[in-house]
Amino acid sequence: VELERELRDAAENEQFELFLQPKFESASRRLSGAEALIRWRHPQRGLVSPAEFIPVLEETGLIVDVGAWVRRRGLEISRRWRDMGIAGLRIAVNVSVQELRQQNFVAGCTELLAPAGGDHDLDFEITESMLMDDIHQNIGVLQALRDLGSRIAIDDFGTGYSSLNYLSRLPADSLKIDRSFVALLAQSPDTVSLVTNIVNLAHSLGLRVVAEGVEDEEQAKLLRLLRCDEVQGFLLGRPLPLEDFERSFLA
Ligand code: G
Ligand code: G
Ligand code: NA
Ligand code: MN
Repeated sequence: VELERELRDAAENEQFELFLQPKFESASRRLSGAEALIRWRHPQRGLVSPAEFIPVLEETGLIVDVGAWVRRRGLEISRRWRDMGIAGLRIAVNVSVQELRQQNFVAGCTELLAPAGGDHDLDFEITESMLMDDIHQNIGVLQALRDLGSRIAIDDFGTGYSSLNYLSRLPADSLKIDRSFVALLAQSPDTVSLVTNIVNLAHSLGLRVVAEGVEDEEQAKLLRLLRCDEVQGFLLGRPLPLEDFERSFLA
């Protein structure tokens, strides 16, 4: 209850911030975009991880307003980059199932994105496991986001239980291989074949593949050999505040 009150204050007092983690083309190591990850700068406790407060935002319904802020801020940052003359860099924001299920979710996204007529750089990441809960409804929502010009990534792929049937019908643009697989890649031949199969499956469905949690060159090299399209992880860049991201990657 204390935390709930603090989170309400946080929203009002602009204590939330989007950190950015870079994504790169696997083969060329060219910067392709960034994932936006929310942080809470608590006046006493310092930086608080979303793992601690997203569940509370969801339980209390505060996620609706905070999610809308995340999308607005993400779009704002991508526009800033365009204004700096940097072309083609996309920003992906995470969306939780509670947001997707909101009556007004698509309307809110439409209000934000429709004025750009499809010419913007805001994308969405949605966790695989929650998509399947209400698949028919979710297919409609994802299609609406795509119609607005956004690309859709299926996040933490491999941890859910997507049937191939539904996967082939999902309006999506990419799969993000969960970092638990990437972590095992260098020691486990079984994981190598699993990732090989995920990449082949994705490509046969016309989806790009992004690997998350890439922490060393060995993993990066294997992923390149397995034809993974993009890589993201501590090896290539941690989530950073906007200024630090720009200094490190856009200078
Ligand atoms: O950034 P971190 O490093 O600790 O993220 C932890 C979890 O919080 C991840 O599962 C991530 O997808 C989620 N997350 C990060 N930012 C957001 C956000 O803006 N909205 C939602 N719904 N989830 C987020
Ligand atoms: O669920 P999602 O994929 O959105 O979660 C992103 C989370 O992964 C964030 O908490 C982010 O800080 C974390 N992350 C990003 N890169 C790495 C990495 O290379 N290793 C580990 N262990 N975590 C990472
Ligand atoms: Na995510
Ligand atoms: Mn993500």
